[in-house]
Amino acid sequence: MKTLKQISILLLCMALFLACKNKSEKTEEENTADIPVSREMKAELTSPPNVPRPVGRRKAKKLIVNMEILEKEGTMTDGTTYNYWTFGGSVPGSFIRTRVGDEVEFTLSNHQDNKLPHNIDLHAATGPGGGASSSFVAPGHQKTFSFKTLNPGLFVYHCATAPVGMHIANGMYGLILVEPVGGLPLVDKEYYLMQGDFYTAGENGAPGLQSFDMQKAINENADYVVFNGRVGSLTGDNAITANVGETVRLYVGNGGPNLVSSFHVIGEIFDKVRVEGGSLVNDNVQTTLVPSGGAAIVEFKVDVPGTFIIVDHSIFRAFNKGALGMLKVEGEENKTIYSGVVQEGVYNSVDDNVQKMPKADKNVKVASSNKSLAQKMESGKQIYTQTCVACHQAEGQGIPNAFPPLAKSDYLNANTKRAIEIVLKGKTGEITVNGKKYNGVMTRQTISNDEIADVLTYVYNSWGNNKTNVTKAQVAAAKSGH
Ligand code: HEC
Ligand SMILES: [Cu+2]
Repeated sequence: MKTLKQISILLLCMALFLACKNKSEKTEEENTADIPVSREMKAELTSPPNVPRPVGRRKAKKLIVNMEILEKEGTMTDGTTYNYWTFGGSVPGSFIRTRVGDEVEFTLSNHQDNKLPHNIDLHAATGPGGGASSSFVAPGHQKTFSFKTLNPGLFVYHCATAPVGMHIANGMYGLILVEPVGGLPLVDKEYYLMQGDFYTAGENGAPGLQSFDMQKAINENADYVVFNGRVGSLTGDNAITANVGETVRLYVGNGGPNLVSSFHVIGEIFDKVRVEGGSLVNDNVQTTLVPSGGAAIVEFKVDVPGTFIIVDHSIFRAFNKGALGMLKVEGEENKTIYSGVVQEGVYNSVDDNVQKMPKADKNVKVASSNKSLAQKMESGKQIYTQTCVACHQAEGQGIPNAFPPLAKSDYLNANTKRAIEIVLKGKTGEITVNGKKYNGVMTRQTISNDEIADVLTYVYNSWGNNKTNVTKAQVAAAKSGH
């Protein structure tokens, strides 16, 4: 009799315990849509390798994110530049830090000097296109939309404007972290790094401003595979740092557009990996796979001093294409953990390759208005590579179904005045070029009459076109409507 009573009390207790446990799990996993928001705050945004402050135990809020798109020339490697398209001025774009249940009010602004429309697809957002359909924005405009963060994790965001691959290949990606209720455990050092592959007209290391190469991108034949947008972003003086005994957390993303990353830190073992940026934690990992359009959070305690090389362990990318960074750790040696004899010699050759700091080299523009054909060609080529190449491509070949060719273009060669007007005023609506239909948007190009004459002269005198020499007077006449 007595034992029966005891057993039933025990069973009751167990049932209660299980019920409570179930309930608490449910509030965390299933009802994030119902988490109330109190007040609003402006999100802190950071450029790589920095991350904003942890959310800690703060309540869910309306989080205001203001992101500006900037198309700008930057350094790919020593002597080589590239026209990057960026979220917030950096590649990868600004890091966004939120917590689950936040209502993110996102304003995307497209700088008026930009050439193209863009948008944003946030993998952290639940809704059509991850925000892409609500954020499509032309140069000189801005769009606002909002979403609630339902799932904790580390997510990629990227531009999703056609041709999508090209926008991503030019650097339009970044990370948004959604911390769980109560925040991630605090660590000593946190950094942001993101891999990307780049496709340039010239081979790796070819000097000067390099344009995007669509065919190489389609063939997945990358000239550069880098962390944080360029060769050497995390080496030498740019290395990330920590002290012996500290725990380092890396928010690692991969923008692609094509390649998956075999992410590895030479001489370290990841104590913890939040696999694919989600909630699954794996322990004691040597190399973790970061898919294109995916992420991972890796953590490790640094036990000994030295330079730890961060690589994509698809190793030719590290030593020949740029996917190499450094973590410099200072502090006391620990001879038991590591004797400290071998490593220096092995990696010195690497240091030599990557420590050179890139320099910018700008060509000077010819300003005279009475130029020879050769001078116009030279200046026109420069304007073309700065202004038109993003869409019409290096050899004027265009991009199928998106940007019409200027090479051997029947449309172009048939009518000079019409071509001038297109550059002056922009063009929308269906046109047929060399038998193929295009229905896109060419934005008005903000360049002077002189520059329009030069760039069109260059176009007309290149790639099998009819060699028209376009004059400044013709441009002025078209402008005034004659
Ligand atoms: C934002 C991308 C973009 C940029 C930058 C751009 N264009 Fe275009 N261009 C287009 C699109 C799209 C069309 C087709 C418009 C349509 O379908 O109505 C076009 C059409 C043309 C055409 C007529 C069609 C043809 O193939 O002959 C000419 C000429 C032209 N662009 C010249 C230029 C020149 C010169 C520049 C640089 C000063 C330039 N474009 C910059 C996107 C661009
Ligand atoms: Cu874009």
